[in-house]
Amino acid sequence: MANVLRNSAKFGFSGVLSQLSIHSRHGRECVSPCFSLQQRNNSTSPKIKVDLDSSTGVAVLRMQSPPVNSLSLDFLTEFCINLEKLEMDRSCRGLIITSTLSKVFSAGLDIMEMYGKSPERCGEFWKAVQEMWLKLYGSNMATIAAINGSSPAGGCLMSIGCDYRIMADNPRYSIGLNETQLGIVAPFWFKDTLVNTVGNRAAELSLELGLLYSAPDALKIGLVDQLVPEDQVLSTAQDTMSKWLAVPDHARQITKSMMRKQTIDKLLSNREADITNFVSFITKDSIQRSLRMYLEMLKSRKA
Ligand code: CO8
Repeated sequence: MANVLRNSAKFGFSGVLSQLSIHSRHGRECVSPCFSLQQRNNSTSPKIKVDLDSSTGVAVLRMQSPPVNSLSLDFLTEFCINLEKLEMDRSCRGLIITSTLSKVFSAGLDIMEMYGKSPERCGEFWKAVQEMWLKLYGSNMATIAAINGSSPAGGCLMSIGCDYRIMADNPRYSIGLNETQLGIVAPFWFKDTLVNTVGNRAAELSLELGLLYSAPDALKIGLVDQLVPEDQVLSTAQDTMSKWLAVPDHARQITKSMMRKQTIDKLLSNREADITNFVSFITKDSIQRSLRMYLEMLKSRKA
């Protein structure tokens, strides 16, 4: 029974992806020279560092991919391999996810993976995003997100994929599913995970407006469970984990499966259609133009 979640994590969904009406002159295979430097994340140094304390059975997974821990295909692949290894390791019962970067937990999906890429590459990328969520949301381990920086979009998905969220009490940090702000639509399984976390009404407001919540506001709607001073995020996660691990594993795992299996199964039974929908949506000229404008906005904030 402890394997229920793991065994169900194999296949997938169909997302209802709405379309934007912005017209574009930008071709899908054409990457603007001004964004070509973004390839820096292709560095071969590990993007993830895992430390497993065999005396406590708790692993700390640190995301260490500057500048913003964006979820590229390489990052996601490394993340999934590490998660799978921990899942198979019977001595590991709890997982804490955090970031080594100052100010950022994760900036979410790497926008450059969705901009100017071939349909084949986009499909491969999306499959890796699905895999990350399936592995995390369905993990048999107790999972805690130690959110020590901003966590928009895919970073928020990763956080709400965990069992518990502790965020740095810093009003400059934000968290939320802000996809509509980019002119894109969070797929149904992002939506389902958010609804499961904060309820339908808060999720509806949050998704339609693409809201990014400050840490205190995130606590108010239940998007995170606890705020602590920044230098205590990891230690509080360790303390909290010991409470989670005081519950017998089999009872916690079966209960987790009972709460999450339906949501997971929805993606599993529509996985291929979800990939097809994503690829046809993201490669549209209008969507490419939206992403380009968003990238320009990100860069212009610095200027
Ligand atoms: N992908 C790629 N590059 C990024 C991303 C990203 N998600 N976020 C930031 N960067 C780049 C910036 O462009 C900048 O590049 P450069 O140094 O070359 O100018 C560099 O990272 C540093 O960024 P900032 O200067 O903005 O760093 P700050 O520390 O000031 O801020 C933030 C960090 C708060 C994380 C900020 O960068 C930010 O808000 N980023 C955008 C986050 C975002 O909107 N992510 C959404 C990604 S989409 C997603 O996750 C879900 C998509 C679902 C798919 C839907 C299907 C259709």
